[in-house]
Amino acid sequence: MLREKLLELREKALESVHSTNSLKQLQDIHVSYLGKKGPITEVLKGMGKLSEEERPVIGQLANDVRKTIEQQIKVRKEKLERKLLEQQIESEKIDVTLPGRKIRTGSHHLLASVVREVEDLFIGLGFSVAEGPEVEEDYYNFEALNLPKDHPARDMQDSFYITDEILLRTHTSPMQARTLEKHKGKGPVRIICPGKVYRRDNDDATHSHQFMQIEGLYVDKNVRLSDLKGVLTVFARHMFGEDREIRLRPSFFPFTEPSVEMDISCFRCDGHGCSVCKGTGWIEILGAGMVHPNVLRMSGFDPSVYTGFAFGMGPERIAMLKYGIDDIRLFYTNDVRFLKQFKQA
Ligand code: FA5
Repeated sequence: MLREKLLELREKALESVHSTNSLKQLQDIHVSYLGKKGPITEVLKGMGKLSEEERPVIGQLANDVRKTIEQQIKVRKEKLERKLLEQQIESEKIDVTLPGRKIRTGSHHLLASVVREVEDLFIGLGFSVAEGPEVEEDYYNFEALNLPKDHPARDMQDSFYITDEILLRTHTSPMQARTLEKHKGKGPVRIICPGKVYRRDNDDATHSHQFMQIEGLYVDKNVRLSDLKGVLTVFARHMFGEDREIRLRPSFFPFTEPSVEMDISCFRCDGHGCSVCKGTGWIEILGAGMVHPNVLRMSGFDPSVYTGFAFGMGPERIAMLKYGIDDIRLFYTNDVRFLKQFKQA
């Protein structure tokens, strides 16, 4: 009786093992036939009722059945696992003949390229590059530049104040005072300082409330206005070529004496007058002059021994001239269609 039961169990179990395609189901078959509460264990429990002769025969058979089922489950498991792996390999196959994905490279922003070009030129002339804070003290932005608190020329640059004594710098000229102070009365000093500046200007095609400047400062014994003219001429020819016209106009800055402004003939109308140059034919790109003796004195330099020149230019205007860009706002809105055009610049 038990013998038939065991043989029947073996047959049923093997049929289930061979017909399943799932590892999970195989595991369930293992538990249901060979587990502690499974039918084979049940058979073994009933062995006490058997005769002495029958007991070892049935015991042996039960063990054989258990081993056979275990072994067949193992074989089936290996087969299913291999099949699964093959399916996975097939689905993850890589076609090495497909073309690769294109790597998109970025590029420098046009303004960064222009600043770098100017830096390279001046480094070649013996200047070094210095950077200063955008949140500046009133002292360096104005007072150390010969603009005391009540000076009317403070109105030339409408400022964003943070406290009474702290503001967003309105120009890069505070770096003149900071650099001179650092040199403790001893020349030569030769720096250019690029950076962002802020003014309460109304935005239009050629003005922005935040823009860039590049400051230049050269202080030594016997520096003259003709040196300034020479350096600016080299700069203008390097940046714009020989065919743009240049003019120096007498001007006023409290921190330079004498002061000049350098203009370049309008790129749009070639000097005839248009909306970009507001009908004048000229676009101003920098202010300059000989460092005022008061500025030298306040920063610890003896003006009877040292003289110097300084200039401050707008790289946006330089880029606009050089690349025929007619609206300064294009630099800040970062439309990729605009930026892409200057990948090589
Ligand atoms: C100054 O800021 C002086 N610190 C320059 C200077 C330095 C003079 C050293 C003498 C010695 P000015 O305000 O003119 O000067 O500005 C200098 C340049 O910045 C201008 O020629 C122009 O190119 C640019 N600029 C001025 N305002 C704006 C603006 N709102 N948007 C864009 N560029 C501007």
